[in-house]
Amino acid sequence: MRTNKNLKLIIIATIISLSIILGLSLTDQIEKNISTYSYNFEDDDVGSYPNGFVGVLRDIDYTRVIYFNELYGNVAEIIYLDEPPINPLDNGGLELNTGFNKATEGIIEFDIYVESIVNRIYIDICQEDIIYDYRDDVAIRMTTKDGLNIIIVDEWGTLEKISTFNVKGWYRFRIEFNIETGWDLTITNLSNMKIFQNHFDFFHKPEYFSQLYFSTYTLGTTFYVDNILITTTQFANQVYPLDIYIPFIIIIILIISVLFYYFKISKSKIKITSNKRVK
Ligand SMILES: [Ca+2]
Ligand SMILES: [Ca+2]
Repeated sequence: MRTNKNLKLIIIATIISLSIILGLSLTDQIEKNISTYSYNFEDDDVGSYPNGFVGVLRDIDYTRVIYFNELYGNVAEIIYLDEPPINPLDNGGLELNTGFNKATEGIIEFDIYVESIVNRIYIDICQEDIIYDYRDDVAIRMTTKDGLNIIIVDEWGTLEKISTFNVKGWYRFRIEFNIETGWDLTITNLSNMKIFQNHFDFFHKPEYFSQLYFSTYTLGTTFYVDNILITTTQFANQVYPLDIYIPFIIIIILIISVLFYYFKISKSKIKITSNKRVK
């Protein structure tokens, strides 16, 4: 009888210990969840549409991989020179966009080179909006308005001029975002000189980010993109509400069942023992 009791205690202790270890390891995994997405276009065929990218309701013929030079190798060329076809779905323009896991924190970096620009190039970090809403996005524009300027949507929802740029020159953009605290933008030139660095608050607080896209809607614009690196350091809560809680619920149910079973057995034994005494 004593051996059985000890065995049960050992089993219960083991199950509880394993549950705690499992729980801790799951918590650890959630905290350290990091995803990276890297695109340098070196594995893409020249002339092809870049792998891992989509064009939403735009003609993908305006985007292809080209060989740029020894330093950059292959890059994505976004060239909008032809009149758009007569197609009600194609409202003109082009987009190069890629998705990533819904993130509440992350760093997005890329190189961009403007060959020629008419009006505007749009750079957006956004959500899976059904109706496009820029107010909770990271919105950066390269424009020809009053000179060649880089502008952003600031915390008041207005366009703010932050820097100038030159055509035919590479720039590296680094955007570090945290939906709680805002976003930091750093722009460096080809010589690795910082031409801009600042922190911005969001106009509207975003729930998450899951897309990076480049676009233009004016004929005569050509630009190149390379070395895209997206690192998301935390997944948005809405992605895994059940994934987090289900293992913990199972663990708790398991512990309660074991304890309930153990005490029920112990109680019935006491009953048997006391019955025997009466007899
Ligand atoms: Ca490249
Ligand atoms: Ca949005």
